[in-house]
Amino acid sequence: MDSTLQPIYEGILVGDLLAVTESVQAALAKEVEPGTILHEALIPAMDEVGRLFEEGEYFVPEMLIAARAMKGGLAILKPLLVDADVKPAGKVAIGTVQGDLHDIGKNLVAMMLEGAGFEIYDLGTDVAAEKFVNAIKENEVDIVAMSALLTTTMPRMDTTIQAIREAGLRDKVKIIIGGAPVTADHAQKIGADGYAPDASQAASLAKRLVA
Ligand code: B1M
Repeated sequence: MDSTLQPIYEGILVGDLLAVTESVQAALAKEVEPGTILHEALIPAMDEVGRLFEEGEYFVPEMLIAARAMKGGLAILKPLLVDADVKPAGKVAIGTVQGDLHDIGKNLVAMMLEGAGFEIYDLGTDVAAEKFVNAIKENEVDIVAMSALLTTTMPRMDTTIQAIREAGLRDKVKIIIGGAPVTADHAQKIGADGYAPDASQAASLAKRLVA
């Protein structure tokens, strides 16, 4: 790995927020692209944190401080990744499904959608089906975007789509889903309109769906 990106990667692994923010600033000062910092340091570091957790070397506290450091890095990159001048392309209600507290991927998707010109209603994490339904009614959103990181919470995507259908709103919105355990097959099975494996593909999918 590039020596400018290495301290960012290592800072995430040890959950050192200050080291991450300082090394992200230093990389930007050296004109490293924000997208390169995201895809070549921040995201691979979180993948490594996941691997260490799986192997029993890391526990929840280590994951939490790594996530906090990652968020610190993302906060610096956000204004650079989001182009504020783009015209609104549509409205999106986004959230992590009920029972699921993971929000880094969801925040990245929201950021990329914002960058693609969408107005974002971020419902947060642990979002119940009714909250998605209310967001459609109150904000007349064009797209509902759901994220899930746990195999145990994936079925909530299905129950949310059912709740949207029962509220008579299914034909008013496009529904897109994603998150590490989610697949295109799953999207098709539960009647979503699309699946994206990462944040930038979520933005292009959303654009295609409202076109
Ligand atoms: Co959790 N966790 N976690 N965790 N955690 C995972 C997901 C896990 C894979 C770790 C592992 O075992 N290797 C595992 C899930 C296993 C499974 O179900 N298959 C796991 C577990 C088990 C748990 C707990 C149950 C642990 C426990 O308590 N025993 C617990 C559950 C809590 C809950 O949610 N109820 C838990 C808790 C936590 C923390 C709170 C400590 C923390 C989250 C902090 C936070 O988000 N604020 C945490 C973390 C950090 C992780 C890992 C290490 C990193 C997740 C992450 O942020 N990745 C994760 C391991 C891993 O994924 N490698 C793990 C970086 C992020 C950029 O990627 O979110 O995948 P991701 O988003 C991607 C794509 O998936 C996609 O775009 C993004 C990239 O561009 N995407 C979408 C995401 N949403 C999308 C929506 C779209 C389209 C694309 O359309 C709408």
